[in-house]
Amino acid sequence: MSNESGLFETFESNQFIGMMMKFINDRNKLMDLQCSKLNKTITEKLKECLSYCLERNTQHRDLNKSIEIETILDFLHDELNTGHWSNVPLYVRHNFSTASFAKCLILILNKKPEESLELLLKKCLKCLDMGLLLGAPLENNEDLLTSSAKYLNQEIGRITDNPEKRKSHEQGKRKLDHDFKGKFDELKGIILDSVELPSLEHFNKTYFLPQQPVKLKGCMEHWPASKKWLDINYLLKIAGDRTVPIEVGSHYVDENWSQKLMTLREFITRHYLSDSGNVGYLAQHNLFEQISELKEDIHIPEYCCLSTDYENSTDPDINAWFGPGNTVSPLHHDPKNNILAQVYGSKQVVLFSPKDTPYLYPHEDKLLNNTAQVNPIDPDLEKFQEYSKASMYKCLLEPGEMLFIPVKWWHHVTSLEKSFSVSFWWQ
Ligand SMILES: O=C(O)CCC(=O)C(=O)O
Repeated sequence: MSNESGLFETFESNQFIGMMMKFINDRNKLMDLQCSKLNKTITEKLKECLSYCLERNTQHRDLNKSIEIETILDFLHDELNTGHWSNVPLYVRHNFSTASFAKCLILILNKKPEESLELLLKKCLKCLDMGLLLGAPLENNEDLLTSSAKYLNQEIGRITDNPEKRKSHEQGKRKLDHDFKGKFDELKGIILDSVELPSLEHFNKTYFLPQQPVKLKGCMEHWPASKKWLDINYLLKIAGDRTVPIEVGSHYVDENWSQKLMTLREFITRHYLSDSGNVGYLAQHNLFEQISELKEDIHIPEYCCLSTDYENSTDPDINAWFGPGNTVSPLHHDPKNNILAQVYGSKQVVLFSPKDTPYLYPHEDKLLNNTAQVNPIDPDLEKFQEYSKASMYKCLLEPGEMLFIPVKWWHHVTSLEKSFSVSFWWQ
């Protein structure tokens, strides 16, 4: 029960704070903010905010802390947005994660009496997601934000779950757009080989070592995702209130393209289920680091253990690609080997060998020079006269199939219908 004098003693709120405290493995490490590297006033204020949360004096609501934590996050946000993302120092990202966690606790401690619990927890979840998206896992407290977010998401589900209200959403219809299928057949390319569940040895000898792309069949029948993700209500329950980055626009080289943050539920309503023509794509996002429950539904393909440099090999980077029909990933190549696993829906993939690079006209701009100027689906042969010398391979990737794309192989990907793919990049 909260009263007008600002006392905040509800059983539930104490319970939330208590639970979130349990996710802290190492309080000393959490308070160790590497002050010498950051603006001193900011780190001191952040320490005070953290102490306020950790002491959890529920008899006294300090509203100044709500203002201070916003100032700290604004400051850190500016630091995150200065220069290229890869040059942002890790301590800035660590402090952003810590401050996001502190803000979440302060939101709960300073809850306004009139504020609904559902709204409050959704605000907290958004703040943790911002920490997960822009921050970095904290030393000795690696799972602090993921575990807290998972817990709050479950609590939101518990408060809001009302079976009568649950809408049954139609799900990725298994209906191939036959026009598109016709266009696939018309594309002048060599159909890529496919192979049924090759042994590790056969895959290594025939495809990995010679760096030959191939379609792999029958390798993901054991994935829980193949069944579970067909139910959109499952995805909404696990991740509907989570904030995710969405690419809006026809493709990333288009001038009207932008990246927006929204909840998965907003994305599903605005871009996935609606035919507004405004294409939105949850593309190349490590959804599985952010939402660990979803990681339990997939398996890293055993082929990803192969390497040509075992000393420097690391765990694969796993990314989600979730969207409606007609998403386009323009012709590009990546610095790692890739297995693109199709959970549901179909995609058309067009590939070119690295040997064909001169005929594909890579962009000259350094940031885009892994992307071709030529569009292989509708090439401008007057502008790109050498393109006709390139040899195109084409592949129709259907549910339950995987595609091995060797490092530096060019690929152009179009979804033919609602689709969910998972990529594993490894070296
Ligand atoms: O599925 C897509 O749209 C693109 C996938 C891709 O480019 C990749 O996995 O590297």
